[in-house]
Amino acid sequence: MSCIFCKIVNGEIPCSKVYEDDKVLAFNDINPVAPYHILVIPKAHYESIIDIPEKDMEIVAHIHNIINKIASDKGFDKAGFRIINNCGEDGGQEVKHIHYHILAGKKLPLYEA
Ligand code: IU
Repeated sequence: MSCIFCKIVNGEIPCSKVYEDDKVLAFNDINPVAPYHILVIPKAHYESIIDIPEKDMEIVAHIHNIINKIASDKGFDKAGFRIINNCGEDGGQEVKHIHYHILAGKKLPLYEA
């Protein structure tokens, strides 16, 4: 098993943990681009949103619930934040284990399309 995020889930590689339950792990990005840059991932391996079968889609709602919880716990829920999910080659996805970036803690610039 060569997926680096699966290794983080399994504890083979350490991370700076923000939140964990039986289905989801959240940790600080190793290369932050904002004061808060947190990755939220399902523990189960799916390459991207395209690879999550309809029967498993509740994990996405769960991830969004956890994002809300993290935003409240960290105190950036009122100021706002950005959620990014890069999907595939054109989407700029580098790590092939679905992950949601949470960016917060400053006024974020508009992104390019
Ligand atoms: P992307 O959406 O696949 O482009 O983002 C991958 C992110 O994973 C990127 O922001 C990396 O800094 C981050 N990351 C990490 O936090 N820990 C790691 O061991 C690896 C990548 I590899």
